[in-house]
Amino acid sequence: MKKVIGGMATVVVLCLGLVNLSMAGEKAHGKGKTAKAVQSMSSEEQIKLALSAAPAHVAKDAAVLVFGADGTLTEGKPGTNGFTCIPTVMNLPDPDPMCMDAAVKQWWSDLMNNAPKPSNTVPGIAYMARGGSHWEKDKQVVMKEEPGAKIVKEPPHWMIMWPFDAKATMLPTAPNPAGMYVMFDGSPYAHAMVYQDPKKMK
Ligand SMILES: [Cu+2]
Repeated sequence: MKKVIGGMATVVVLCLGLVNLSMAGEKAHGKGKTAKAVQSMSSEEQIKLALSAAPAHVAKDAAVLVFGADGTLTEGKPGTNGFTCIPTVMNLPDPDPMCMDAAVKQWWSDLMNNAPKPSNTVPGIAYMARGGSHWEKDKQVVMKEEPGAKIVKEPPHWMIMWPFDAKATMLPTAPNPAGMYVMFDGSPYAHAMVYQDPKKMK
């Protein structure tokens, strides 16, 4: 998902990259209700929600981006460990907060900007300890809402943003009891979903 950390300049670039995340969500999924609900939360509430995506040792020093009333993201809390948390990603329909490292921030920004492929040059790690949701059609995970697609919940998980090829690796392409699969297989935004609760990691 599910970008880069460092100096102030980087943070500004990231914020631009993530501008109108919720608007993109509304367009992609045709539902803006929860996105608006998150936007109307106080900065403190959004920070708390965002940080709940990662284990304590990650959340402690992570930066947080919060939504303004217009749906743009700005820094709500500076960080020092290279991770950035956001209060929600997909809103299908509940907020699904995510904490991501620099490479995933790049990945996510590329996705939000409709870049043909992600530009992170190393695999990125992202935590979604509250779980999330995706669109699924005929038991296949699809990237956007489409006719016949339904919302399927994801349990607490973490991700490796790297274009794994399910055929080459022989990994599964849909959620399964083994707890790991390649999401968005066959697209440049393919990544590994690991059904393991980040809150249980030490
Ligand atoms: Cu995913």
